[in-house]
Amino acid sequence: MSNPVIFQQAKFLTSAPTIRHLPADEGIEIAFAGRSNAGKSSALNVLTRQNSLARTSKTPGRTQQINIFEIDAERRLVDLPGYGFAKVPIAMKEAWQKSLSEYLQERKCLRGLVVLMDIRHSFREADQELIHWAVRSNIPVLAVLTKSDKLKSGARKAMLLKAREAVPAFGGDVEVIAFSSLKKTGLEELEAIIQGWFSAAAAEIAARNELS
Ligand SMILES: Nc1nc2c(ncn2[C@@H]2O[C@H](COP(=O)(O)OP(=O)(O)O)[C@@H](O)[C@H]2O)c(=O)[nH]1
Ligand SMILES: [Mg+2]
Repeated sequence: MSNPVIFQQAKFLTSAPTIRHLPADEGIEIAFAGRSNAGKSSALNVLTRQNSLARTSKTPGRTQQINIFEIDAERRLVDLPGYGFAKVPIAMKEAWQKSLSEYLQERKCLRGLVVLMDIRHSFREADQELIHWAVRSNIPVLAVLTKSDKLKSGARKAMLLKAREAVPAFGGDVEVIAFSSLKKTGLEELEAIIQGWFSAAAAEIAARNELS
Protein backbone atom coordinates (compact mmCIF):
# COMPACT_ATOMS: atom_id res chain seq x y z
CA MET A 1 0.00 0.00 0.00
CA SER A 2 1.16 3.52 -0.65
CA ASN A 3 1.04 6.46 1.72
CA PRO A 4 -1.60 9.13 1.20
CA VAL A 5 -0.49 11.88 -1.13
CA ILE A 6 0.23 15.13 0.65
CA PHE A 7 -0.39 17.54 -2.19
CA GLN A 8 0.74 20.55 -0.12
CA GLN A 9 4.24 19.12 -0.17
CA ALA A 10 4.57 19.65 -3.92
CA LYS A 11 7.69 21.57 -4.90
CA PHE A 12 8.78 22.86 -8.29
CA LEU A 13 11.43 20.47 -9.61
CA THR A 14 12.26 21.55 -13.14
CA SER A 15 11.06 22.96 -16.47
CA ALA A 16 11.91 20.78 -19.45
CA PRO A 17 11.86 22.11 -23.02
CA THR A 18 11.93 18.52 -24.37
CA ILE A 19 11.51 15.08 -22.83
CA ARG A 20 15.27 14.60 -22.87
CA HIS A 21 15.49 17.24 -20.14
CA LEU A 22 13.09 15.42 -17.81
CA PRO A 23 14.16 13.59 -14.64
CA ALA A 24 14.68 9.81 -14.93
CA ASP A 25 11.60 7.92 -16.13
CA GLU A 26 10.97 6.32 -12.72
CA GLY A 27 8.32 6.52 -10.02
CA ILE A 28 4.83 7.79 -10.86
CA GLU A 29 3.71 10.87 -12.77
CA ILE A 30 0.20 12.28 -13.14
CA ALA A 31 -0.04 14.86 -15.91
CA PHE A 32 -2.31 17.86 -16.39
CA ALA A 33 -3.11 18.72 -20.01
CA GLY A 34 -5.51 21.01 -21.79
CA ARG A 35 -5.90 23.89 -24.17
CA SER A 36 -4.08 27.08 -23.26
CA ASN A 37 -6.16 29.06 -20.78
CA ALA A 38 -8.25 26.03 -19.76
CA GLY A 39 -7.24 26.51 -16.12
CA LYS A 40 -4.43 23.95 -15.68
CA SER A 41 -2.12 26.10 -13.61
CA SER A 42 -4.98 27.40 -11.45
CA ALA A 43 -6.15 23.84 -10.74
CA LEU A 44 -2.61 22.75 -9.81
CA ASN A 45 -2.30 25.70 -7.44
CA VAL A 46 -5.62 24.85 -5.75
CA LEU A 47 -4.70 21.18 -5.50
CA THR A 48 -1.34 21.93 -3.89
CA ARG A 49 -2.64 24.87 -1.79
CA GLN A 50 0.06 27.09 -3.23
CA ASN A 51 -0.96 30.33 -4.87
CA SER A 52 1.88 30.53 -7.31
CA LEU A 53 3.31 27.03 -7.67
CA ALA A 54 2.31 26.71 -11.31
CA ARG A 55 2.33 30.21 -12.75
CA THR A 56 -1.17 31.23 -13.80
CA SER A 57 -1.45 33.70 -16.56
CA LYS A 58 -4.02 35.83 -18.25
CA THR A 59 -1.91 35.56 -21.41
CA PRO A 60 -2.74 32.27 -23.13
CA GLY A 61 0.14 30.20 -24.41
CA ARG A 62 2.67 31.05 -21.71
CA THR A 63 3.31 27.53 -20.52
CA GLN A 64 5.65 26.37 -23.24
CA GLN A 65 7.61 23.82 -21.28
CA ILE A 66 6.91 20.68 -19.33
CA ASN A 67 6.84 21.80 -15.70
CA ILE A 68 7.47 19.12 -13.10
CA PHE A 69 6.41 19.32 -9.46
CA GLU A 70 7.68 16.78 -6.98
CA ILE A 71 5.43 15.58 -4.15
CA ASP A 72 7.98 13.11 -2.80
CA ALA A 73 10.74 10.88 -4.16
CA GLU A 74 8.22 8.60 -5.90
CA ARG A 75 5.43 10.92 -7.02
CA ARG A 76 5.26 13.89 -9.34
CA LEU A 77 2.65 16.19 -10.92
CA VAL A 78 3.29 17.46 -14.43
CA ASP A 79 1.97 20.65 -16.05
CA LEU A 80 2.09 19.95 -19.79
CA PRO A 81 2.30 22.63 -22.50
CA GLY A 82 -1.12 23.97 -23.48
CA TYR A 83 -2.37 23.26 -26.98
CA GLY A 84 -4.72 24.92 -29.41
CA PHE A 85 -3.45 28.45 -29.05
CA ALA A 86 -3.59 30.36 -32.33
CA LYS A 87 -1.62 33.56 -31.74
CA VAL A 88 1.94 32.24 -31.78
CA PRO A 89 4.42 31.69 -34.61
CA ILE A 90 3.95 28.31 -36.24
CA ALA A 91 7.50 27.08 -35.45
CA MET A 92 6.99 27.77 -31.76
CA LYS A 93 3.66 26.02 -31.80
CA GLU A 94 5.17 22.98 -33.48
CA ALA A 95 7.93 22.78 -30.87
CA TRP A 96 5.38 22.68 -28.03
CA GLN A 97 3.13 20.17 -29.75
CA LYS A 98 6.17 18.00 -30.28
CA SER A 99 7.23 17.99 -26.64
CA LEU A 100 3.62 17.31 -25.61
CA SER A 101 3.19 14.32 -27.90
CA GLU A 102 6.63 12.97 -27.07
CA TYR A 103 5.89 13.11 -23.37
CA LEU A 104 2.53 11.39 -23.80
CA GLN A 105 3.87 8.63 -25.99
CA GLU A 106 7.22 7.89 -24.42
CA ARG A 107 6.93 8.52 -20.71
CA LYS A 108 6.56 5.17 -18.98
CA CYS A 109 5.98 6.58 -15.50
CA LEU A 110 2.86 8.45 -16.71
CA ARG A 111 -0.01 6.73 -14.85
CA GLY A 112 -2.92 9.13 -15.14
CA LEU A 113 -3.98 12.03 -17.33
CA VAL A 114 -6.10 14.96 -16.15
CA VAL A 115 -7.60 16.76 -19.15
CA LEU A 116 -8.84 20.22 -18.27
CA MET A 117 -11.51 21.84 -20.42
CA ASP A 118 -13.59 24.97 -19.97
CA ILE A 119 -17.04 23.72 -18.93
CA ARG A 120 -18.56 25.93 -21.63
CA HIS A 121 -16.52 24.27 -24.44
CA SER A 122 -15.70 20.70 -23.45
CA PHE A 123 -14.37 17.92 -25.68
CA ARG A 124 -13.07 19.98 -28.53
CA GLU A 125 -11.18 18.11 -31.21
CA ALA A 126 -7.71 18.31 -29.66
CA ASP A 127 -9.12 17.24 -26.26
CA GLN A 128 -10.77 14.23 -27.84
CA GLU A 129 -7.58 13.25 -29.66
CA LEU A 130 -5.66 13.38 -26.41
CA ILE A 131 -8.22 11.23 -24.60
CA HIS A 132 -8.31 8.66 -27.40
CA TRP A 133 -4.55 8.46 -27.21
CA ALA A 134 -4.60 7.91 -23.43
CA VAL A 135 -7.29 5.22 -23.71
CA ARG A 136 -5.23 3.41 -26.34
CA SER A 137 -2.24 3.50 -23.96
CA ASN A 138 -4.34 2.21 -21.03
CA ILE A 139 -3.90 5.42 -19.08
CA PRO A 140 -6.92 6.47 -16.97
CA VAL A 141 -8.36 9.89 -17.79
CA LEU A 142 -10.11 12.45 -15.63
CA ALA A 143 -11.89 15.13 -17.64
CA VAL A 144 -12.11 18.23 -15.46
CA LEU A 145 -14.68 20.80 -16.56
CA THR A 146 -13.11 24.02 -15.33
CA LYS A 147 -14.49 27.47 -14.46
CA SER A 148 -17.80 25.93 -13.38
CA ASP A 149 -18.43 29.12 -11.39
CA LYS A 150 -19.03 30.87 -14.74
CA LEU A 151 -22.36 29.04 -15.14
CA LYS A 152 -25.55 29.07 -13.10
CA SER A 153 -26.44 25.81 -11.36
CA GLY A 154 -28.91 24.60 -14.05
CA ALA A 155 -26.54 25.23 -16.95
CA ARG A 156 -23.65 23.72 -15.01
CA LYS A 157 -25.58 20.49 -14.41
CA ALA A 158 -26.64 20.35 -18.06
CA MET A 159 -23.04 20.74 -19.27
CA LEU A 160 -21.79 18.08 -16.85
CA LEU A 161 -24.50 15.68 -17.97
CA LYS A 162 -23.75 16.35 -21.64
CA ALA A 163 -20.03 15.74 -21.04
CA ARG A 164 -20.75 12.49 -19.19
CA GLU A 165 -22.84 11.34 -22.14
CA ALA A 166 -19.78 11.77 -24.36
CA VAL A 167 -17.69 9.38 -22.24
CA PRO A 168 -18.77 5.92 -23.50
CA ALA A 169 -17.57 6.81 -27.01
CA PHE A 170 -13.99 6.79 -25.72
CA GLY A 171 -14.34 3.18 -24.61
CA GLY A 172 -11.89 3.47 -21.72
CA ASP A 173 -11.42 4.57 -18.12
CA VAL A 174 -12.68 8.15 -18.41
CA GLU A 175 -14.41 10.09 -15.62
CA VAL A 176 -15.81 13.63 -15.66
CA ILE A 177 -16.10 16.18 -12.86
CA ALA A 178 -17.06 19.84 -12.67
CA PHE A 179 -14.44 22.08 -11.09
CA SER A 180 -13.86 25.66 -10.07
CA SER A 181 -10.50 26.96 -8.90
CA LEU A 182 -12.25 30.09 -7.73
CA LYS A 183 -14.82 28.31 -5.52
CA LYS A 184 -12.83 25.10 -4.95
CA THR A 185 -15.74 23.06 -6.31
CA GLY A 186 -14.75 19.50 -7.20
CA LEU A 187 -11.48 19.64 -5.25
CA GLU A 188 -12.28 16.60 -3.09
CA GLU A 189 -13.14 14.50 -6.15
CA LEU A 190 -9.99 15.64 -7.95
CA GLU A 191 -7.85 14.70 -4.96
CA ALA A 192 -9.55 11.33 -4.46
CA ILE A 193 -9.12 10.30 -8.10
CA ILE A 194 -5.45 11.32 -8.27
CA GLN A 195 -4.79 9.60 -4.94
CA GLY A 196 -6.43 6.45 -6.37
CA TRP A 197 -4.18 6.56 -9.44
CA PHE A 198 -1.03 6.99 -7.34
CA SER A 199 -2.09 4.07 -5.10
CA ALA A 200 -2.95 1.77 -8.00
CA ALA A 201 0.35 2.50 -9.75
CA ALA A 202 2.33 2.00 -6.52
CA ALA A 203 0.60 -1.35 -5.91
CA GLU A 204 1.41 -2.44 -9.45
CA ILE A 205 5.06 -1.44 -9.11
CA ALA A 206 5.31 -3.28 -5.76
CA ALA A 207 3.78 -6.45 -7.27
CA ARG A 208 6.18 -6.29 -10.22
CA ASN A 209 9.18 -5.92 -7.88
CA GLU A 210 8.04 -8.95 -5.87
CA LEU A 211 7.93 -11.06 -9.03
CA SER A 212 11.40 -10.14 -10.18
N1 LIG B 1 -13.76 32.27 -13.09
C1 LIG B 1 -12.75 31.39 -13.10
N2 LIG B 1 -11.61 31.69 -13.78
C2 LIG B 1 -10.61 30.78 -13.79
C3 LIG B 1 -10.74 29.52 -13.15
N3 LIG B 1 -9.59 28.82 -13.37
C4 LIG B 1 -8.79 29.61 -14.12
N4 LIG B 1 -9.40 30.81 -14.38
C5 LIG B 1 -8.82 31.93 -15.15
O1 LIG B 1 -8.54 31.50 -16.47
C6 LIG B 1 -7.31 32.05 -16.95
C7 LIG B 1 -6.34 30.93 -17.35
O2 LIG B 1 -6.01 30.15 -16.21
P1 LIG B 1 -4.64 29.32 -16.13
O3 LIG B 1 -4.76 28.52 -14.88
O4 LIG B 1 -3.46 30.19 -16.28
O5 LIG B 1 -4.82 28.39 -17.43
P2 LIG B 1 -3.74 27.44 -18.16
O6 LIG B 1 -3.27 28.19 -19.37
O7 LIG B 1 -4.52 26.23 -18.58
O8 LIG B 1 -2.66 27.11 -17.20
C8 LIG B 1 -6.77 32.92 -15.81
O9 LIG B 1 -7.16 34.24 -16.05
C9 LIG B 1 -7.47 32.35 -14.57
O10 LIG B 1 -7.62 33.32 -13.56
C10 LIG B 1 -11.95 29.23 -12.44
O11 LIG B 1 -12.17 28.18 -11.85
N5 LIG B 1 -12.92 30.21 -12.45
MG1 LIG C 1 -0.63 27.30 -17.29
